Amino acid sequence: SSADNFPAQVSDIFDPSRWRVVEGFDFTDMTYHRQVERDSDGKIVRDLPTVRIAFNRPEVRNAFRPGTVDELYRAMDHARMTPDVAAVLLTGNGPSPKDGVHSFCSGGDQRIRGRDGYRYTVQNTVQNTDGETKETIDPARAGRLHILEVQRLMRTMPKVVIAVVNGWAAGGGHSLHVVSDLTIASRQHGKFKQTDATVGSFDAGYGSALLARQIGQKAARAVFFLAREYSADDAVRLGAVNEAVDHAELENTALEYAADIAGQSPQAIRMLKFAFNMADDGLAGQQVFAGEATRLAYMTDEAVEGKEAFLQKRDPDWSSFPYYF
Ligand code: S0N
Repeated sequence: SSADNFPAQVSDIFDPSRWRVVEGFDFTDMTYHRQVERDSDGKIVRDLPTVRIAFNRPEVRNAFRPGTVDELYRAMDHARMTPDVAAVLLTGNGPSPKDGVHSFCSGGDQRIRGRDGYRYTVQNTVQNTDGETKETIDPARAGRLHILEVQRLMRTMPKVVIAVVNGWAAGGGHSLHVVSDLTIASRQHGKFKQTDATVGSFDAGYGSALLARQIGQKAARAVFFLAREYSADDAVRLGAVNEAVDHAELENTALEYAADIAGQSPQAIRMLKFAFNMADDGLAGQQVFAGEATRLAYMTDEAVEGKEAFLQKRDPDWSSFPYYF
């Protein structure tokens, strides 16, 4: 069947035999794959519990424009809702056909940003780099910073997101690595540079404050204020990256991480992720953790008694449920 066909080669370290395209999406700026097991004839035997979501604009260092972010959100949300997916690899395709440079993501596409991009297009008749004009652009989608919606989705989804940093992680791309649960980086090509302030931008949320929680205030301030380049090994030493590995082994290592994660209890992973988030996420973090706690409570006889008593129009009988264990 068509599902058995090997997908197109999308990056130098992508192994088409390990993946299938997730159907139902007409993406241009992203690719979305599901890990599969195949038999010796290449026929798919079963799906495995990992997906790979990748930026697919290597000629601009995998910068994201609004449409890229829409696609990233849709893929991430689909992964969130797929019951047998345990882990998401977020990475970049490439290298660039122009100059062979590898990139994870270089953040917001600076050609269509804010005042001189979408908002300008709405107010004027100038055509932006997506070919949209004042007449054709959807004002509801203009000038949005909806990458922050993706960050919140990655943070609150009950799956482990692994940033697989195959090349440049700069600006908003650096922030996506920060907000990921784990980061693995290519020792040869993984490069980190927080360029927000250089271009008059600032991720004043997770990108900066969460980084400070991860590597400490002084180190995080230096990352932003100096905007210097860090290697994958530097980033490991800082505590920003879990492991630097040989470029050729990057996706294999990521899949090994994902397999280990899939070997744990899904409920335990969810509770742990939300517990790790809670102190830093305030009431919003408590709400996410509490939602899981409530879902668990609904599975108890005690909660069922409360619901049944209401439906049967009687007082609940709590006599078999102790106040202390
Ligand atoms: C990544 C860098 C360091 C790589 O340097 P290198 O290898 O020398 O490559 P270049 O020659 O600079 O680039 C190669 C080609 O790619 C284009 N390009 C690269 N990055 C971008 C980009 N971000 N946007 C558009 N084009 C890009 C170059 O122009 C070049 O093209 P050609 O070949 O045609 O000349 C280096 O490239 C670099 O520093 N890039 C810019 C990094 C950056 O500053 N990004 C933006 C930072 N800000 C954000 O991301 C904010 C976005 C965001 O996440 C956010 C967060 C909170 C609130 C709001 C937002 C928001 O959405 O704005």
